Amino acid sequence: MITVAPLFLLVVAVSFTTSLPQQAVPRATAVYANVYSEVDQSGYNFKFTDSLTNLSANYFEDTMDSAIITGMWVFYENVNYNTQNQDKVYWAAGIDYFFNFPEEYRNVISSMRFVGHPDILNADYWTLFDMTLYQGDSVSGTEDATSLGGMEGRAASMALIGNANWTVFTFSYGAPASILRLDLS
Ligand SMILES: [Ca+2]
Repeated sequence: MITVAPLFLLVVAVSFTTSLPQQAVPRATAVYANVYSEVDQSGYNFKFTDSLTNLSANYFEDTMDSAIITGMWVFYENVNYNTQNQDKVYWAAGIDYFFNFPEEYRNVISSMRFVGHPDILNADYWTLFDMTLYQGDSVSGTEDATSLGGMEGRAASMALIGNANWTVFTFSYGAPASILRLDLS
C-alpha cells in the first residue's frame, strides 16, 4: 500500500526534451506505443495511439514484454491506472524509443496511459496525479491554472513535458492549489 503524499511533497517530476519543432502533428502518427508480447519486439503486437484503462479489451492484459514508443507512456500492473490497487508502475519517454520491460514488469501490465499534449509533440504540458508514481486520476493543462478543480489538495505526483518552468502552489487567492508557469523573459 502506497501512502498518498500531499501536494507540496511531489515525489516525481519528469521532463524530457527533443529537437523536434513544436508544431501540430496528427496524434495518430505522432504519439504511439507499439507493444509486443515477447522481448525484442517479437511475438504479437498492438499499436496504441491513446491511453487504455483495461488492456483486456485488446487481448493484451498481462502479456506485454517489450515496446517501442513516442511520447511519455506510463504502464500499470492493474486496470484503471492502479486506482483501486496501487502496485507496479513503469514509465518511459522518447522518440521511437525501444525497450524491453525489466523482468519483474513483464506479463503484468493491465493498463497504460499517455502523458503529454494530445496534439503537439513535446509542447509545454503539466499533469498532476492524485496518487504517487503517476497512478490514479489526473488533471492536466498547457497554461497557468489559478485553481485545480477536483485535484485541489489531492495531487501526489506530477509530470512535466516540454521546456517551460512551472511553479506549483499549495495556496493561492483562496484556492487550495494552483500551478503557474514561470515567466523568464
Ligand atoms: Ca495485471
